[in-house]
Amino acid sequence: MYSRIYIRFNKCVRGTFHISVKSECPQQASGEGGFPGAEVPAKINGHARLQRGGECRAQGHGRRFVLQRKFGCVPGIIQRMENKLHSIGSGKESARDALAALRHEISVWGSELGFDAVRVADVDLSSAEAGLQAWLQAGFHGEMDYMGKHGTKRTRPAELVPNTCRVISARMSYLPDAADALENLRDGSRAYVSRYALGRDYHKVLRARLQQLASRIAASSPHGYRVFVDSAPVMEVELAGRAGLGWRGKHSLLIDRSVGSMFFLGEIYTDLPLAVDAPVQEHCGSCRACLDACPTGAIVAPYRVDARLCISYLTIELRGAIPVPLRKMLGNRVYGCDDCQLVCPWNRFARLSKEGDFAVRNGLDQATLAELFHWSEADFNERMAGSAIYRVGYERWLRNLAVGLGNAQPSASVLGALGSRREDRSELVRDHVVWALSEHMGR
Ligand code: B12
Ligand code: SF4
Ligand code: SF4
Repeated sequence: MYSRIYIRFNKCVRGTFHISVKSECPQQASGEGGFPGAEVPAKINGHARLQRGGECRAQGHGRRFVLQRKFGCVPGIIQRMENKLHSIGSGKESARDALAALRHEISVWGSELGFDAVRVADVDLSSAEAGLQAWLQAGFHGEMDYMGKHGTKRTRPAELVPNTCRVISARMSYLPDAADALENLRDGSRAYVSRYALGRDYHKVLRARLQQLASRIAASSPHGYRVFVDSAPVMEVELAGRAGLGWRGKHSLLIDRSVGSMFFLGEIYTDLPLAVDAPVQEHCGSCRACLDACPTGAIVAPYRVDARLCISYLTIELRGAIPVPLRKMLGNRVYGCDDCQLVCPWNRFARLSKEGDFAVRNGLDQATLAELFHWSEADFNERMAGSAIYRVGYERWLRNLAVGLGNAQPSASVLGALGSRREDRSELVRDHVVWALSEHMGR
């Protein structure tokens, strides 16, 4: 049975929109802050909800057949999985019972370690290979050479870590209790730092937790494993989607009905033949708010992001000068970008992170561009230590801030900050300062 509801934006609190849910309301509401309103006919489906609970595919009967079908061309994997089963329990049934109990414990331990959900995927990513290749061939990766460097290791987990037959995929919400995201975006004198980077570097946080989870599993059932967080040729969103941690939104990120998309992903590659979880249904429907809201048009089609246009790439990954035609579109976004997520109706459900490590540091949620631009290199190194922002380095940080200052309303503090770095020792910074000052002259 379906009931049709309409979701519309009307307010933004703590960086995410509040959406009113109205029964049978056909009108599309306009959004605030320049974002278009989105109206998503969301199907509340009792069956879908029931589906989300116990989704483990039964592996008890016809196990070899299921494995053969899944890994038909890789008999070695089947044999290794059978061997592993024998090593876990004396008989097949007891081995399966032990694995089922372990699977349950993995969720409990994951929750104790601060993960919102932990689920299991198989390693068959063959259907993602063509998409990855097409993305690379289109040049969408820009300077991120590492995206094309590892041959098929990215789509074939067992080539990256031999004997891997399952991926334990985990997600952790990061939304911190911070100053309002939209107000910040509207106030051109302030720096907008992506919500995920306001606190401690997530790589460190998730990696340590995943390591603990893997160790707990090993203490119960010895296994060969490796943990990853955005650190190796791993298709994190694909794997998490297959494990049922959410569905892929049209902005290409994973979304979960109950928490939205503001979470990180991490994985444990393991040789334990755990039962795999089922994917969940997608719920984007006819919505295209993220495509329309993207300031640079980087989401060139649903599920396709041209990284070269994405502000996240331009402010974090790109090493050299930010292309002049794109500079105005950056506004005051100096590290990453959240626009496609801020407009997503499902982020109505985004939860504040309970993780102390993701709490805002150094007042980055409301700092002005000018005050950050005055930081010395020593200030940057000291204050950004342990933050993801540290990775871009002082020079690129100043480059980004200069662009923000060029887009700000002219004021004594904005022009003073830019003037103070007219003779900066970095050519990259000088180039962006000159551009910023010329923008103000133009006005
Ligand atoms: C490279 C990368 C980027 C790049 C490129 C983004 C992208 N969409 O590819 C840049 C720097 C732009 C980026 C930005 C961001 N990222 Co990023 N990024 C990654 C990384 C390292 C790899 C992603 C990847 O594999 N891209 C390759 C493309 C091909 O994959 P895909 O987009 O999933 O595309 C699939 C299909 O859509 C299709 N397809 C795509 N394009 C095309 C084109 C054609 C022609 C065809 C036929 C098919 C096709 O094929 C693919 C396979 O099925 C992952 C970590 C990891 N190791 O997985 C994090 C990751 C995806 N990023 C993450 C985050 C948080 C972000 C930002 C929100 C950060 C920010 N606030 O600034 C933004 C969001 C921008 C966006 N809308 O994508 C999180 C996402 C968490 C989640 N909820 O899903 C991840 C998982 C990191 C993590 N560990 O948490 N990111
Ligand atoms: S992160 Fe920003 S620039 Fe990148 S796709 Fe999303 S809205 Fe566009
Ligand atoms: S991901 Fe994009 S299309 Fe899907 S619901 Fe969110 S805003 Fe709409």
